[in-house]
Amino acid sequence: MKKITKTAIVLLLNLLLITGCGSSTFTEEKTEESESPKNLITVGFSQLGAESDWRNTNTLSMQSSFTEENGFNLIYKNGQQKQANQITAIRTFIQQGVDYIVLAPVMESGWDTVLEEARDAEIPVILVDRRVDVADKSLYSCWVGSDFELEGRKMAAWIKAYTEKKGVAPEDVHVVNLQGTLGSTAQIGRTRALANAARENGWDLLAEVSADFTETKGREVMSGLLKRFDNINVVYCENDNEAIGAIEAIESAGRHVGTNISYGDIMVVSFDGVNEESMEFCKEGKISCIAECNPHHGPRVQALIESLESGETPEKFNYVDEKLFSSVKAIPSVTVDGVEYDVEEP
Ligand code: GYE
Repeated sequence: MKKITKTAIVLLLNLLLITGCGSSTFTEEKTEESESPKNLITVGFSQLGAESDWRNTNTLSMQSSFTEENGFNLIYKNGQQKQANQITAIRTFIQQGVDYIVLAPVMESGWDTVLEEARDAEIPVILVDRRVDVADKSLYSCWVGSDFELEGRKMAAWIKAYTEKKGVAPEDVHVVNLQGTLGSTAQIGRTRALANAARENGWDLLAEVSADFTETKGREVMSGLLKRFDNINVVYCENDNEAIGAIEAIESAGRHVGTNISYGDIMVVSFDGVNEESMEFCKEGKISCIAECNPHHGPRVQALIESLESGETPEKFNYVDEKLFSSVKAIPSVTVDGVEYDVEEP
């Protein structure tokens, strides 16, 4: 009886050992398989945040391009508007051994070290939307995005054409600038364009204050500016979300938003043209003009990766074409550097 029990226990242990071993081998194989089924290309995407409608549309565009059906495994990280989070995300991508790193950087400076780490790991980096300011441009393969200064120059040309048409003297154009996130390419370009235009045309640029590309800050900053200055007649918002906040502040201060600046209106102009409410405002004339900023970069970044995959060297800087929107019929187009840009109905 005792002997039988002992034999049974030994048999049982062996059986457990065999099945145990078998199942662990199976798990490993399965993990390996699920990491790269069908030879997917792994892309680590460090998005800077979710501060605006532009940003959310951009994230969706990236997510719908980098799908398994298109041959990709996407690892997405939201940096919550903090560069430190983006640097951590890139270091994690390096540890994970991704095939490509796509970076939408919150600001231009401070990327040298982490991009050198990516280069040491031989992982190509593609920039999307804003740029990085690094001494060695070979730290990234290429970039795709907008010409932000051109967007600003087109807007300034529109303001100039409109005020001239209405007979408003340059010194009677009292502008405030609600800037984007300081140090970001979009802010730098759009701010520079307005500052140059103000100097060249003799406009009164009253203040430049950052509203961080958000609606909340747009409202806060604008209500502060209305208390500081009683003669503001043009509000240059560096994105639509700021404009929506600014309009709320202007209206709750009992002022009227519109194009009739000779009769007391405060004119709001902005950038993006993505958010539905802002396009609606543009139709109604609450936003007088919007310089389009195109967020649909997913297919463009996908094409850049595919060209790198096939051993090609894509263009280093890839710009997208953009329009102006306005319901003011009097200005059908503006010209910047000899190029004419149509102003379209929103
Ligand atoms: O205009 C703004 C967003 O960098 C182009 O960032 C982008 C800007 C865009 O938050 O809405």
